[in-house]
Amino acid sequence: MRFIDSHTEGEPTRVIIDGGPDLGSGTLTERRNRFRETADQFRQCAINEPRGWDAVVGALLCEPTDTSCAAGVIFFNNTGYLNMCGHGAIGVAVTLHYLGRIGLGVQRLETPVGIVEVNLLSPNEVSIENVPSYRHRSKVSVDVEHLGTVTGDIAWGGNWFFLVEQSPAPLTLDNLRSLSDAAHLVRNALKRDGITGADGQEIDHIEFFGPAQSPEAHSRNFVYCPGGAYDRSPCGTGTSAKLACLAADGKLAAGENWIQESIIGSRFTGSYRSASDETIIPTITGTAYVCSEGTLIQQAGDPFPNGIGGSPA
Ligand code: PYC
Repeated sequence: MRFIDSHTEGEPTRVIIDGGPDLGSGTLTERRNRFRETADQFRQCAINEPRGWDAVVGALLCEPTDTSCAAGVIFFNNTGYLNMCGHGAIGVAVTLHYLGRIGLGVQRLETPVGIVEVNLLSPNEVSIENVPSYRHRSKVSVDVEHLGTVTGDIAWGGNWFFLVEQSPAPLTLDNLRSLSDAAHLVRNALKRDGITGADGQEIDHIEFFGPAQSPEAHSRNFVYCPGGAYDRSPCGTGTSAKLACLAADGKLAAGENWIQESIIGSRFTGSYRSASDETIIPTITGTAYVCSEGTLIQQAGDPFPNGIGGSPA
């Protein structure tokens, strides 16, 4: 498999540009299901150590079903498959431009949960117009082991998030361990109590907020991803979920900017337009940089052809 790696505000994206699985035809959701059921070893090989690492999000380029799209994309990580990925869409756009496959300006990408518009403002700066986002429930309380009662909002931004306004620990890099442990416990408690997104969908991302360190930003976050890694960027789908909550609370008007700082201090600028009384269309702007390219190799006799924890040869 040939790949190009980039990082979006510090968060890595590995775009598979050649040699990925042939998933046949059908909707992106059907092809993502086929990927999971018949070709998961490709995901394992691309993400598991020693060829990959926990934080990386993979992006498999596919033929789009909608011919107005420049590409179809299936995102995956160290534990499975994502619906959408905001930092990943920015990384894909910068990578496609680096390869000379798209120019500056507006392009469309098809994902399993809908079409995302990407606007390349320069070779490295991209705005994405994400899928419709909304707050599902507000002020949901859950009893969490070691933490007590934790209250948060449940929102969709292309993935399901539980957004907690009062972080259980200060949002600094030296607290990564305790933030991750706390987020893990919150996610387990939601699962234990059957608290889900719409239609029983699992809430697999936990987001803690606190004051920004930079005077230009409105808030700082820590985002815990499904496989236990933390998002180095402010998380595109997580910032979309945040915008949906701010809009629902009347705290941010359509067209106003919200600068979301990540746990490493990198930033996304978000804004939204209203799609209906309940949903917003978020726009997230950030930068990505290509940082390596290569070929994943599985030599005969390698005891870990699909990485540590992956399927045997
Ligand atoms: O940027 O949407 C995002 C994202 C999801 C998981 C990691 N990054």
